[in-house]
Amino acid sequence: MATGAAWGLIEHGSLVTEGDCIKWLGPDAKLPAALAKASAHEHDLGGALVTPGLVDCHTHLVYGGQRANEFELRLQGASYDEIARAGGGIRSTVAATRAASDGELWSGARQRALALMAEGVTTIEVKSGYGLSAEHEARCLRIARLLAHELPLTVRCTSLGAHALPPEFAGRPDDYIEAACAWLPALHAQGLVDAVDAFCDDIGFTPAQTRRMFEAAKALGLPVKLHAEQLSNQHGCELAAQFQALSCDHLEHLDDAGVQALAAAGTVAVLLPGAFYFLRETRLPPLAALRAAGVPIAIASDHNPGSSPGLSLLLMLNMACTLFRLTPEEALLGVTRHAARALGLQDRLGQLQVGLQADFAVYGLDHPRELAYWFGHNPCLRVVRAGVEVTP
Ligand code: DI6
Ligand code: FE
Repeated sequence: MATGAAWGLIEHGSLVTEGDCIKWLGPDAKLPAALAKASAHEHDLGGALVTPGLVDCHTHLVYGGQRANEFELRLQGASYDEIARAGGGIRSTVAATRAASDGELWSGARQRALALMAEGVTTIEVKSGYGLSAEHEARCLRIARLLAHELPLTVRCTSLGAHALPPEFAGRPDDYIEAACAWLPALHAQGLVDAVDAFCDDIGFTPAQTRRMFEAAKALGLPVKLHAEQLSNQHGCELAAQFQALSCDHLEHLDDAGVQALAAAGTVAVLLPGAFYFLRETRLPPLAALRAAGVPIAIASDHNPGSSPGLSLLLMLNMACTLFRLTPEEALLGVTRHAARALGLQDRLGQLQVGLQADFAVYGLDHPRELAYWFGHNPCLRVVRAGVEVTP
């Protein structure tokens, strides 16, 4: 995924790591003899496919409970908005998250991270947003941080205090935003926040409220991201672009002005086919306009208990192609180079290139297009993270 040429594929390749970095890669026939001799451990992968470690740049992994009951209600005709407005939706997971013990939250998050890792994921983003109080947001972010300490995984933690209105602030969204802005410095001081996100939608927060969260992030020097134009067009992307957002995510209702704003700001468009599929949406994100404007496109699982309960990033590649019409190459870029950029990690991760972190996955496949082709099957054979084999 490192060059402009199709896929950047190297046939009959060799890859040399030193410490946690890639020291050399290229065609095996060109491997310098000195490097071949110096290598302490040699692994013959037997012609398997090696890709950069996959990056899932949008997840909500830390939460209590599940919402299969709402899935049934939706199948009987209730809409996602109706359930949310009736106090279910995100708020029912907030109640379950607050009621869960630290151990329950930890073991749920750990199992989900392991499921993603089994397919070759070596980096994930984890959002808070099911605690919605200073205490519970901190608890969820601490559990997200713990994933990086306990598992061979790079984790970026995003504070999503502006996800939904908690019951104690019912009818007072501006007061809630003020409170959420006020607790951000303490979360940041504890080292729990890498970025700030918000849900800007007619069942979420208004652009004016989102702007206040972004101002609070900016005051701390934190980058922002946005759940934008998912269920309605609030022109969130134009706002986010003013703050040089790392990414805007969902985007089914994005219009041309929003596309131009993303392009001008260098913001990544993160498409989430799992939520589109599970909510049985019909309005497609404007792929042709994003392509024409040269906006980098990423793909993520959006794993969460309400709109995307799946734990397969490879299935998202398939769905990005079948539902959104990405090419298989665009889909793989979307979980490697462009996903790393959506997290601000493009200088370290997302490509196989000399000097970058030695994160890679080995698949029993002949060609990378197969990553988007097969589904319901895990072809991952081995995983290396930061130069160390961590095969699950
Ligand atoms: N949009 C989503 O799809 C998730 N959050 C958001 O802002 C859904 C979260 C949930 O339903 O629990
Ligand atoms: Fe999300």
